[in-house]
Amino acid sequence: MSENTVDYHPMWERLGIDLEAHDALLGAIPQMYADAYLTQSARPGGMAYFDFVISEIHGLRIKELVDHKAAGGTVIGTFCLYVPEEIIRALGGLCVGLCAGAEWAYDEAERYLPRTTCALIKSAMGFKLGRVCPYAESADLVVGETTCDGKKKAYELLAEMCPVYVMELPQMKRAADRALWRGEIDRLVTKLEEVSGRTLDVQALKAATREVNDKRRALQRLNAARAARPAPISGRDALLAVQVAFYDDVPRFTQMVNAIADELEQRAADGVGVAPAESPRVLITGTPMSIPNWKVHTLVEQAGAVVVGEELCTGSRYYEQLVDESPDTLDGMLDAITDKYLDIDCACFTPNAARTDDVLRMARDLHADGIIHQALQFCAPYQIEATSLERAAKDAGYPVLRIDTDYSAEDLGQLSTRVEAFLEVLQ
Ligand code: BJ8
Repeated sequence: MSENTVDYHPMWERLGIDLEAHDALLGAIPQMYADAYLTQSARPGGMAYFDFVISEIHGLRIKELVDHKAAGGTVIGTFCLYVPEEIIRALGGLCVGLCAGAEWAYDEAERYLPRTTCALIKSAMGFKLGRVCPYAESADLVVGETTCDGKKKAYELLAEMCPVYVMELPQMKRAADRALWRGEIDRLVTKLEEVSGRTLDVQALKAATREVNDKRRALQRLNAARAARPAPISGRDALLAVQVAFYDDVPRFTQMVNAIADELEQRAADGVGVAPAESPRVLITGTPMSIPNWKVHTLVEQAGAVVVGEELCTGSRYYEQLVDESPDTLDGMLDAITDKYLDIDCACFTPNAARTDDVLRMARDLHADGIIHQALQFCAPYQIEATSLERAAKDAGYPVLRIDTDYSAEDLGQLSTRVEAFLEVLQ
């Protein structure tokens, strides 16, 4: 990509975007980004790519999506990790994450949703009702999933505004649940074949699997480098890389992240970091953080700590497991996809002890001094699971801070006091 000064308004207008509201939204991002990101020192040079991506967040990538559709491809919107990107890509689709990380058109959203709905759902609905998200407006289909009750019911309302297909995700991981999920994968293939007008074949699925695995492998490398002391990259920058992974061009993203991983490995070897070696190291776990939700990372790092890992859907849950690339039949590949996706440990499952194991393993491997559990208010699965997770983490010797928050700035003062007190404990 290269710097450009294209006026994207005609493209947005053709997509049905509310131009005035959208200008207001886009006008707010540069300052938010500057405050959270451009104030950092000793950033890896490779992060310039992400600066550019954010500067073009509704521009160049949307143009790529529009061009892809004009060439006969599809754009498929998703709200959750359980929707397999490999199948979408193998059928000529581009997968875009639609979760929103900013308060928008809440007044309108609350005409549909109770006030006690998590910020992630409320803002996604606000973006759709306010017609300010060109990713949502580009999508030929939104694939939802039966995870939490809030999302499940919100998809019924979203279906009044755009084409929505919902996968039934089991809530346990027994053999019968795996069989149900395998059937859901088959049904998704049928639906996507219908939308794309193509037929899934094994070679295309293997190629797409390799591409998406390569993206995950690049993120694994970037994140493994964070075990170094001093940390060679900030938590904010590592979080941003995963946030962008949800909608960027896959091969380009992989190449850029691998270049950053090269840089971080060199920094680690040279002892170069983004914060002093003795800075407290924090692992963050909980609900996903979508762009531009950089709230907790920014608070923690501006208070003098460094975030060394995220057990989040915008973190390790996104890149840790790979799909087995070895099967040579379509059934074998779909089995491998079934297993990989059922292996994600979301709090919507019960029991979900494997998530706690992941948190403790990451805290150990990344040399964390403490753990912050961040949950969006009104997210019952994560807020409730925080109780057992906190107990296990404390038993393992890690101080834990629990934060329940939203996308507003109202609690910043109070959170900052609590974070500072927590970091004192870690010193
Ligand atoms: S795999 S975490 S992306 S469901 S925060 S909407 S759970 S009330 S986002 Fe999620 Fe998939 Fe799980 Fe990940 Fe509901 Fe909670 Fe809101 Fe949530």
